[in-house]
Amino acid sequence: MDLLQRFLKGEKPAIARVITQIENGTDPKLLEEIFPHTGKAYYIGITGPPGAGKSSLVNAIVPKLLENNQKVGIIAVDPTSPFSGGALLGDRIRMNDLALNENVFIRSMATRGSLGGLASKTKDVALVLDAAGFDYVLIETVGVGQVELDIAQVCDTTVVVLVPESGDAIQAMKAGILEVADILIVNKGDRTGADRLVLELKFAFELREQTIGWDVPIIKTVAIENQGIDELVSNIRSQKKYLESSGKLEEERKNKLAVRIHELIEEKIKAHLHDYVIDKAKLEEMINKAYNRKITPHLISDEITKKIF
Ligand SMILES: Nc1nc2c(ncn2[C@@H]2O[C@H](COP(=O)(O)OP(=O)(O)OP(=O)(O)O)[C@@H](O)[C@H]2O)c(=O)[nH]1
Ligand SMILES: [Mg+2]
Repeated sequence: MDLLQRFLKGEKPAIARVITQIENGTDPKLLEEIFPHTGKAYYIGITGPPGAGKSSLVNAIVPKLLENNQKVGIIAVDPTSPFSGGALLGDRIRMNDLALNENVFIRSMATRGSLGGLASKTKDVALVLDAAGFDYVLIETVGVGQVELDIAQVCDTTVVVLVPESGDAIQAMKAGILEVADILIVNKGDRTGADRLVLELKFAFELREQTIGWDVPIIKTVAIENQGIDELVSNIRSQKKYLESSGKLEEERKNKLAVRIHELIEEKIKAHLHDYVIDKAKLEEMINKAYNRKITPHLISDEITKKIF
């Protein structure tokens, strides 16, 4: 049996190999072959600052998602780490029991090259898990920055995890991550300040609710004691049902495809610019001219873009 057949049967080693090939871009045809098998999984993003308890939450919700013979694929993304593959598993993800379950597959991903590239690769790996037949694809990302925003863009439900007493809420608001939250979690609810943070967030969201059409639930959890987990899972489920029955899932996924296409075009233009268009000697000459105030940077960029298009 060839790789693709074993992959489509859901064999873990075949899934791992396909992911590696997609990550490395060794076989450009591969994505085209698997793409017709995608579109069935429900994508859930779990994002928030380092140590907020994202992995602990994943650990707690996955057994519930697995009920009724469902399969769950997990991607752990760490923009701060240069390591990838199995290196992070023991450490960063506290999911060793989960990894042994035959209906669970875990992959971690880390920075290789540019940050923009990481988010983009993550989206393709999510497609791989989707094609492999996982009913849910969970993407855990560390941080409240651009990578998280980019990844949230492909998720059907984005769960943002905050913790009390760290100023994370303000950071998160500044970074715009609260804007993409479909569900907000205040984890470490056993710590002081949790109730206060819940109230603050409720107040912040009340001001915004009118514009987005539904209430963003704000749920207090204690991940390590399984508190609040039922409420989190039932909110994910009801959001999924709502999106599916209202036709919004289709609408949003089409919007997401449009954004993805745009993003890939940008990536290609950037790569093209690097590889072919800019003649280094010529550019240096132009920079000198600009330095001597003979030509504006604007005009230089005009000339270069005219050449590309
Ligand atoms: N007190 C308390 N500790 C918690 C809770 N949830 C998680 N922790 C602890 O917080 C630490 C970090 O938990 P993780 O689940 O690894 O957090 P994370 O957000 O996945 O961390 P990174 O992936 O490294 O960013 C661990 O020591 C957990 O045991 C909670 O609800 N209450
Ligand atoms: Mg983690």
